[in-house]
Amino acid sequence: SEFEKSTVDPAAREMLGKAKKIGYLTTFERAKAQEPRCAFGNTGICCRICMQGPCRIIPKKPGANKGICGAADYTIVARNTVRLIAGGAAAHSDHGRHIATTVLHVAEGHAKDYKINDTAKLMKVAQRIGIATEGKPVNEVAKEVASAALLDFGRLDSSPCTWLETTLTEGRRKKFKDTTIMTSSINGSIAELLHQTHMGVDSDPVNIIFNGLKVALGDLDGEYLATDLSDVLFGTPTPTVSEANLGVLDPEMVNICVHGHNPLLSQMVVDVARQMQDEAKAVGAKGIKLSGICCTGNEVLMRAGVAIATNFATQELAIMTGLVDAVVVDVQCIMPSLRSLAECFHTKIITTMPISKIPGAYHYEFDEEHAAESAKAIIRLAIDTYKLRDAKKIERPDLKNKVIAGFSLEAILDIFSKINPDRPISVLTDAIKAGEIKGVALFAGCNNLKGTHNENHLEIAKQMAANDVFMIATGCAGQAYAMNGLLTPEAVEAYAGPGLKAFIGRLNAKADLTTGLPLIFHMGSCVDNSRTVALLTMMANEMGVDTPQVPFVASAPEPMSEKAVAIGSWFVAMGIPVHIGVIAPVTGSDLVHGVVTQIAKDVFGGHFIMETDHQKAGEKLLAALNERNWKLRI
Ligand code: BF8
Ligand code: SF4
Repeated sequence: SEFEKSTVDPAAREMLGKAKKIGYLTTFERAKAQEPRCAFGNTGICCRICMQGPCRIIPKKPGANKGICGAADYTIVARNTVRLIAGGAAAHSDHGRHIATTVLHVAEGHAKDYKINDTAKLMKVAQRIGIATEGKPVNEVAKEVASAALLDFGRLDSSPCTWLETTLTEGRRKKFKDTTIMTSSINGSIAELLHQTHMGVDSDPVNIIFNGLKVALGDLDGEYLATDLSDVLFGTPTPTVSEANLGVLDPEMVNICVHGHNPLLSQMVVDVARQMQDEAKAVGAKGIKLSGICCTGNEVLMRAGVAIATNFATQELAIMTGLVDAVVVDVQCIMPSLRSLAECFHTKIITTMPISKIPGAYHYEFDEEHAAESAKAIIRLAIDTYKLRDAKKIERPDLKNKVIAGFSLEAILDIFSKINPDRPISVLTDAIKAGEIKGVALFAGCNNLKGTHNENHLEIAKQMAANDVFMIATGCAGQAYAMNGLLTPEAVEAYAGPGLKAFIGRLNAKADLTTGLPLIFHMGSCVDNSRTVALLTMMANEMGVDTPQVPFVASAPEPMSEKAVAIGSWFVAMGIPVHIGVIAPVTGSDLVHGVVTQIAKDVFGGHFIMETDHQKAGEKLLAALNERNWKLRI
C-alpha cells in the first residue's frame, strides 16, 4: 500500500489513508518534511550549550574543528549524550517521586481516595530495604518505605541510593562503587551532571560519560521505586486477558483514551468509570470504554486489563477514527499535535498535570486529595462530548488482537513455581543451561519516525522466537506486540522454534491459566524495566555469576525518547548488550562512539549495538547470546 514505508500495521495504514483524504499532516508526514536532516545535529557535533553557539564541528576547516571555546568533537558529543540521560532520568524519577509522595500521604491519612492495596508487596519491599515490619501497623511501614524512597531523591551524604544498594548483585555493587558511579541522590546527580556539562566545566569525555552513567543509575533507582510503590498502591499485576489495536474503540460506547505514564490518575479513571456506566447510558451510549496509549495504557492493561488503543507513533490515528470522545493525558510522550488534530473532530484533549499543559486543551488539574472527583469530572466531560460525535467522520479499522499480559516478575515466578516451588527461577536458568532456550531478550522502548512503525519490533522478535529465545517486553514495544497478535498462544504456534515451544509448553501445562501463555511476556510500562532487571539479577544469582555473564540481551528496536537513552545506558552498566534500532547522535566523535559500542564492554560487560536493519540486528543479538552461552560452558 501507499503507506507501507510508514507503518507495518494495517489499522494504522487505513487511518493514514483517511488522514490524507481530509488533508491532515500526521507525524508521518511531518517526519518526511524534516528531511534532509542537518548532519551536525544528526552526528552530535552541534553544541548549543552556551549562547555563543550553535558551534558546529567541521573537522577539516581550521578554526572550525573546535567550538568557539575550544571544545572538541568528543566533548560536545559526550555532553549532548549525557544530557539526554539527564532528561530521561528526570522524567522517570519525577514520576516515581509523585507515586512515593502519594504513598506517604496515604500513610499519613491524606489522599483518601487511594489506599495501600498490596500489603504483601509493601512488606516485601520494606524487608528488602531493611525496614523492620514486625508488629508495626501497615501505615507506619508505608510511611517509612515512602520516606526511604523520597530520601533517594535528595540524600546529602554519599551513601548509596537505597533501591540500588538493595537490589543489585554483589558484583554490580562493587563495580559501581569502584567506578564511582554509585548514585547517592537522583536529583543531586542530575543537577551535578547539568553543572558538569555547563560551558567551560568538564571537557574530558570519559569523565563526562561516567557521570552520565551515574545519572542513568539514578534513573534505574527512580524506576524501581516507581514500580514497587505503584504495586503497593494499585496491586502487583497478574496475568490478564485484553485486546489491542484501533478496533478496540467501540462505536456504541463513550470512548476515553488514557495517555501518558503516571497511573495515579489513569487507574483512578478506570476505577471511577466502573461506577459511571449509567451516566453514559443516559446519553444513549452502551457504557464507557477505556483504552490506553503509551505507558499509562500499559499500567492499566497490566493491572486492570484495559485495552490498548495504539502505541506512540500512531497516537494521532486514534483520534482520526472519529470515535474518541476524550483523550486524558498526564505526562510524557504526548504529541502536542493532538490538540490541533482534535479540532477536526469532536474529541476533547484533557491535560491533568501542572507541568504538562497544551495550549487550547481542557485542563482539569489532577488533585490527589480529591482524585476520584477529578476522575469523575473528566469522565463527565467525555460523556457530554459523546453527544457531539459526528457520524459522518467515523471510520474505524476493524482490527484488534487478543492480548495476554500482566506478567509482573511475581506473576512469572508464580508460574515457574508450579514446576519448581523451591527455586522457581531455576526453571528459566536450567532451560538455558540445557540449551533448550538460548537466553532472554528484552524488547523495550518507543517508536521512532525515522523507521517504519512497528516493523523492527515485530521482525526482530520473530527472528528471536524462531531461534528459541525467551522474550519479555515493556513500553511501546510491548504494545507493538499486543497490537499485532504476538501476545497470544497462537503466536507461540506460529513463530516459536522447537526449544522455545517446548519451554512455553511445559509452563503452560502447569500454569493453570485458562488462556494459555503468550509468545512474549509483557512486563509493563517503561518504568517497569525495573521488573526486567530484577529478573536479570535473579538469574545471575541463581547461576552464581554476575549479570554480564547471563545470556540476556536487550533491544530498543525503535528508540525515541530521552528515557530510552537512560534505560539503555544503565542496562549497559548492568553488563548487557543493548541493541538500538537507530543510529544515535554520537557518530561525530570516533572516541565517544568507540566508548559506547566497544570500550564499555571492557569496563562493564555491556555495550551498545547500533543497527537499523532488523535482520542484521537479530543476528547480532543472537551472536551476543551465543557468546555468553559459549563462555558459560567452558
Ligand atoms: O515510557 S516506550 S514512546 S510511551 S518513552 Fe514513550 Fe518510548 Fe513509548 Fe512509555 Ni517509554
Ligand atoms: Fe560553542 Fe563552546 Fe558555547 Fe558549545 S560551549 S556553544 S562549543 S562556545
